Amino acid sequence: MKIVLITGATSGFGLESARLFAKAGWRVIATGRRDDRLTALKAELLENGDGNCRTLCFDIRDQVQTVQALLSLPEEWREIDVLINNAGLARGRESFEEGNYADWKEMIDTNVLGILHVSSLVVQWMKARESGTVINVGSIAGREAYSGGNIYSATKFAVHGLTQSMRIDLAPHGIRVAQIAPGAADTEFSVVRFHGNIQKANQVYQGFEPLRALDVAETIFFMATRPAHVNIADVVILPAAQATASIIHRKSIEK
Ligand code: NDP
Ligand code: 8X3
Repeated sequence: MKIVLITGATSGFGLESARLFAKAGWRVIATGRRDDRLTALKAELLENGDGNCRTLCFDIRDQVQTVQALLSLPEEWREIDVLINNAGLARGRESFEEGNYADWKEMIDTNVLGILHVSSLVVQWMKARESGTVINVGSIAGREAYSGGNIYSATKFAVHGLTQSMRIDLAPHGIRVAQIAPGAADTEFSVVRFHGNIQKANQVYQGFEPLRALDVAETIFFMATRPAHVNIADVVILPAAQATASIIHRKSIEK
């Protein structure tokens, strides 16, 4: 039975991916900070009969915590076939000079350092087996800048560059490295971005049909399950109404 490790599996893309992989008979390692949600996910998969799941509760920004959590996996769970570097977030959408240091640091530590903290160890395990797939979750914000995207965009441009570089370094070791770069998707992303302001978050998705978490999870699953000689290296997935990072066709809202 294959093993997938999904970071940020308590919500959004990560949660739907965990459900999908489990349903397909994979063993799932689900990670995140909200332990109650991890426990609920484990119970849900067990109840559905898709139950081979382990959970690891840690903050991906903390290297020591991350390594300790990963090393707590028993040997047989370290044979990870697919790593999905999904945990991430945006904070704020102000103009660059109005942003604040705490938000900048949280985004950089989570979206960039977090990937490094997890991947550096998991890739060692993959390298020992000369096999594995790493899928990094980037963003359309990592391809094009948009107003107020600034630091979030910078972290996702970093994910884009890192993905390409990891692919060069790891291909000789039989490890596929790929990226999925979604556009606007209705998850908890905007609620987190606007520090819990639901009204502001809802405005992001008004007047068009955004991606659902399942749309992205299905694409990740497809990428992960190609034959070993195929690497779907880079996927941009947008809602049909979205043309670029900042152009979304919205229907006028009827009064
Ligand atoms: P959600 O907010 O729904 O999920 C984010 C996940 O990341 C949660 O499970 C959260 O878990 C985890 N996470 C955040 N910070 C940390 C941390 N410090 N340590 C551990 N886990 C953390 O958002 P999405 O599902 O939308 O986002 C998933 C990824 O997709 C992110 O990288 C995001 O940037 C990217 N993305 C999102 C888009 C969108 O429009 N929604 C579009 C393009 C890319 P917990 O809080 O329990 O720790
Ligand atoms: C999330 C999509 O356009 O809000 O990465 O930055 S966007």
